[in-house]
Amino acid sequence: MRDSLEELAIFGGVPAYGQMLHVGHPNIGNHERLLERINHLLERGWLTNGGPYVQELELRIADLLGVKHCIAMCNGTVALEIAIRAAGLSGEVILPSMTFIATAHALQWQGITPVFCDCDPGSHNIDPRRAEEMITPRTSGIIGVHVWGRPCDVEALAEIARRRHLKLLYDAAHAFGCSHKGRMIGNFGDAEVFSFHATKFFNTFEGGAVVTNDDEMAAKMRLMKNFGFAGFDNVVYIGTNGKMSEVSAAMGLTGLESLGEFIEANYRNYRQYKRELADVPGVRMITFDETEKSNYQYIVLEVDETVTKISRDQLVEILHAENVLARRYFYPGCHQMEPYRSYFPHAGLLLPETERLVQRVLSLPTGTAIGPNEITGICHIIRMVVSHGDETQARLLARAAR
Ligand code: T4K
Repeated sequence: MRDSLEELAIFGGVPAYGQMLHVGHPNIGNHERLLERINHLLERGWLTNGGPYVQELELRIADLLGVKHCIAMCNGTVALEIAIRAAGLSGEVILPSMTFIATAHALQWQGITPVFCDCDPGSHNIDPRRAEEMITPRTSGIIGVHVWGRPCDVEALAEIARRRHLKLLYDAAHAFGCSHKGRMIGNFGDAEVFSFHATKFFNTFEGGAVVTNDDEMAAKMRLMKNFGFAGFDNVVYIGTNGKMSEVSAAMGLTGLESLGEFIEANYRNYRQYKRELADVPGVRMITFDETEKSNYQYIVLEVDETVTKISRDQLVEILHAENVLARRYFYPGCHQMEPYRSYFPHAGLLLPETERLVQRVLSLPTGTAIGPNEITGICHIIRMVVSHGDETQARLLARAAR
């Protein structure tokens, strides 16, 4: 434990951790069970194309979420692209800028214009009032993103979609296993999309899924993810290759068996971070509604530089030096990334809350790889540099001037 600023790695001390602590270090279930499943699939000689593990995973996920259809895919981005196409989106689609770039790219990739909407500063999710203001005659839909796993204002968005005759999709990449008013995420809008990337608390190496209660849309997406094949030599639809492989599904089935443990570890970490950062002035941790189901997979802080006297970026730099790989998700906001920055150079004028937020947020390591000692160490570093904010700032400036 550091006792003084001089001991910080950024000022020449030894890093607090010998190994990197990552935000997205994978949770892996029982190794034997996984290897057993992989052995089976090798013996079976069935590696992909909707094999038995994929079918079983789809049924288990649909059952877990209480949703009619789950269509497993090769990753969350392709799952988004397919859901967007199956929903018939075109022209313009409204989405938050406060999201991972894949949400925007999945539209632009198909020649649909992403229209970036501001977020609510409290929830970090798309602001429905602003979204409605952005509707034009070319708007075909809205994509809400349940950022950090906290559900969007699904009632307000559904009402806007109904009144304005728009499709409504959700990018639920962060929200697997979460609920809203007791109903599992996966049951809102026309369809919802999950990512099961290695860095998500539940992963299939690479993977994703679209879930929906709409039979017609589900049937379309099943065709689309398999080149549009409806049987041997019979293509009935434009399609792509969005299939999940059997080895990914084996990982998913194994991970599902440990889902409770993953969430428990995240929840334990969340409670400890919350406790140990509670009275650090200028640092606010985002919280989850504990009456709902949450996966607690993101530990997110908002840093108010006017109080801490050091910026979010300086805090990230200090943590990186200690081998704590804090991340600035989703800096600088999709609208500030190419090609959108060039297409819409003035988009930021309509996104004041997003622009403010992306300068303030940072994500900290959690998951099964992080234990109480690491969390105490990370919180101690944050507390120390913030409680000596002016001195830390002076030292950082002196270091930069050298
Ligand atoms: N929509 C939203 C809202 C999303 O957040 C995402 C993905 C998507 C859509 C698209 O879903 P996918 O097509 O990815 O299924 C990461 C992930 O790559 C990405 O899946 C995720 N969101 C995003 C929030 O984070 P990067 O570029 O920050 O990941 P990377 O490679 O830097 O990894 C994060 C940390 O995890 C690193 O410190 C290293 C560590 N790590 C990573 C991998 C892959 C490990 O320890 N082991 C590993 O195997 O994007």
